[in-house]
Amino acid sequence: MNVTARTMPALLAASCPVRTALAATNLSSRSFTISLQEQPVVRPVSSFYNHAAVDIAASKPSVRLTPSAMLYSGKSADGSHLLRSAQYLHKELPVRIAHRINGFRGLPFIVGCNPNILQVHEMYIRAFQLLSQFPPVKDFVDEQKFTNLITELLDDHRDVVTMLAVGFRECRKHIQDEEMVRMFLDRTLTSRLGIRIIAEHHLLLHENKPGNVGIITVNMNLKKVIESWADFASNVCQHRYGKVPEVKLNGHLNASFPYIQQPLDYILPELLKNSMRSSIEKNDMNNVHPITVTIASNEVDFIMRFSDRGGGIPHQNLDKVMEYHFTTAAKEDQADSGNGLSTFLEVCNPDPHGGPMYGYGFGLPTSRAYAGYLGGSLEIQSMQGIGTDVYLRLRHIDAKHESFRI
Ligand code: ADP
Ligand code: K
Ligand code: MG
Repeated sequence: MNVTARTMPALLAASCPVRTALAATNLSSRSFTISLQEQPVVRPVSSFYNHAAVDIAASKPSVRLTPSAMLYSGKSADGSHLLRSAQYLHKELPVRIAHRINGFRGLPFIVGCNPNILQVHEMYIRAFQLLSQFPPVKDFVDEQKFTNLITELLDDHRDVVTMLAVGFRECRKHIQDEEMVRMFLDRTLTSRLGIRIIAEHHLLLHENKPGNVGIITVNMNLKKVIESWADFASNVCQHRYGKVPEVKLNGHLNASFPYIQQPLDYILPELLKNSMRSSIEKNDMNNVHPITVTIASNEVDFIMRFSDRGGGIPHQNLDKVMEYHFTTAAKEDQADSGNGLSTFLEVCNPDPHGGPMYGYGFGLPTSRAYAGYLGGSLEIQSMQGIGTDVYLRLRHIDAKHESFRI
């Protein structure tokens, strides 16, 4: 990712603390070089540590919304719901981002210095500054400007998951505490999911798409969503192996309910690609067993079971498959082996043209973290020698009891 004049205005570069920290400690990084070209002023490292605005925001609690509040907060003919939504984000986003900045500050020094991780840290600081310096949203002119800023930030942060995956893999050798990495990534990735949901919800409130209230699909047909991701995964699989297992659906095929499809757009392709890979690699090419997806929907939650006959997960790997970066992909098949960041589409921005089948070892842990964030779970049952069942359980957003908060 290039830091351009657009993504790093000179104004900001002047006060960007991490950048100056880098300059002061003379570490080399792409961003460092660019910052020198754009902004020769060197500030003391202390500006990074004494960032009062971040500390103040980080001490505030985040105000998380229930999806039903998002659904029923009402659409007013005069558009005042857009103003309210922008005002909420204007207050809430700096707090959430400050919490994340604290997370980066808590990383061991050697990890925080990794160029990819540092660049993400910097992007969070930049987002914090732009959002917290934005004047109060009072009218529709402000609202439009604020919405433009949100659009720009969402776009700038698109590759964050990839950068973190690469960054943490690069500094594996310096990490003693695996639990620290897991907690950092779980928190950072789920917080990012939440931020993107509320931010995209705001953008989509502008669009007035029939059948949607912002990011919520009022009547989501689960079977259709699974089918479309099965088509996507089949394309990737065809491209990789020249062969695709059939995907069969059964259970509550008519289940339709309000839901936020976006997290499913991350999780479903990951689970389907995993099942397809094992089905193909296990079986002889002439006899690939189908994958069966069973849907169940009840008053509290909805469940999808992905059953494959891909031989199961060996006993010795069962505890590891949920770890970030654990993969049984051969070295040459691992994501970014010589291809750079752009090939990593495992957990971010699934690309309609395909993308890798596997490789970063992020599919399962990220999916499980997302499911947990949404009040659900992801569980694996492996029948070693036969195949694997993955249970994805998610709470309804209109359940009788309060569901989860975003
Ligand atoms: P990746 O797919 O990039 O390797 P994942 O987190 O998605 O990362 O999966 C981690 C590992 O778990 C895979 O490399 C594979 O060994 C194992 N695995 C996941 N799903 C299945 C499955 N359905 N059948 C057999 N093994 C699986
Ligand atoms: K993994
Ligand atoms: Mg995978």
